[in-house]
Amino acid sequence: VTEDTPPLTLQERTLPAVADLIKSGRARRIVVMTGAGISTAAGIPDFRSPDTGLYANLAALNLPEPEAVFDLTFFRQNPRPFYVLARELYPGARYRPTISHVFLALLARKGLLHALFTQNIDCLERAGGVPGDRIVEAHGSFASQRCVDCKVLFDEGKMRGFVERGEVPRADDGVCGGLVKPDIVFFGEPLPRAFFDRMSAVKEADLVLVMGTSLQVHPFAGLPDMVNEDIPRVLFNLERVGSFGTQADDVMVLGDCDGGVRRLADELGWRDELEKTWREL
Ligand code: CNA
Repeated sequence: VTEDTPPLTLQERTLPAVADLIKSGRARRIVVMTGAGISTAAGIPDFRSPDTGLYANLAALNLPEPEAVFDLTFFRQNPRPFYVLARELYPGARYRPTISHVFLALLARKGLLHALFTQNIDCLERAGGVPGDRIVEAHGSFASQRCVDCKVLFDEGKMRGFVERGEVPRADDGVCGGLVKPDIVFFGEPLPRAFFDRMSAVKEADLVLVMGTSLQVHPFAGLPDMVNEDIPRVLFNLERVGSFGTQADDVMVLGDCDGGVRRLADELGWRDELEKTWREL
C-alpha cells in the first residue's frame, strides 16, 4: 500500500471518513483492541515507554530482566517484585478511567461495540462504564486469585488486605499453603478460554480500533491481522505498531489516544456527551 493506493471502504484514510462510516450506519459492529497506552493518562505507567514505563521502575527491584516479574518460575522463587507491581495496579479507587475508556463506554451505549479485547489488568474499562459482557480480558484480571500449586481460590477481601500492606499471600484453605497469584496471565501461561471463544468477533467486525498498545505480546498482537482486508483499521497510538500501514483502509492517528478520541468524538458530534459522561463518572 502506498499513498496513492485507493481505500476499499473509506472515502479517504482520515478520521472524518471514519466518522462518516459510523454516522452512515455502515459501521455497527466495532471491535476494539486496547493496551496499557489507554491507561497512562490515568497515571498507570505502561510497560515499554522509556523512563516512565513499569519496566523502567522495576529496575530498582534487581530483576534478572523486567519480564521476570510476570514469569511463573521467577515468581515461585521471589514473588515480591510482582506484589510491588500489584500494589501499583490493583483496581480500586486509586485510578480514574480516561476519556478513551469513556469513549468505549459511549460506543457500547449506542449499541456499536461488538467486542473489546483488552490486555490491561487495571479493570478501567469496566469502571468507565463498558458492560462486562462486551469485554474480553485477554490477559486475565485481578478479579479472582488462587494458589499456584493446588489452585484453591483465595478470598478477595483478604487479597486486597495483603496487596495494600505489600505482603505476599499464601493459600490458607486446604493443606498446601502455596503462593497465591491473581488470575492474570504470566508469560508462558495460556490465555483465558474467553479469548479464543470470542476471537470470531474479529472476523465479524465492520470497523476496528486499536488503541495504546505496542502489539508486541502474542497471541494478542495477531488480532489486528485477522481483520478482513476491506475493513478499516484505525490506530490511536503514540507510534506506528504492528502491520498498520499495510492495508488500504488503515488510518493512523498518531499522538496521545485521548486527543485522537476527542477528535473522533468531535467529528461524530459526540464531544459534549463524552466530556459530560467523563466528568460525571
Ligand atoms: P506496552 O507494550 O507498554 O505498549 C504501550 C503502547 O502504548 C506503546 O506503543 C506506547 O507508545 C503507547 N502509548 C503510551 N501512552 C500512550 C498514550 N497516552 N496515547 C497513545 N499511546 C500511548 O503495553 P501493551 O499493552 O501493548 O503490552 C501488553 C502488556 C502490558 C499486557 O500484558 C498488559 O497486561 C501489560 N500492562 C498493563 C497495564 C494496565 O493494565 N494498565 C499497565 C502496564 C502493562
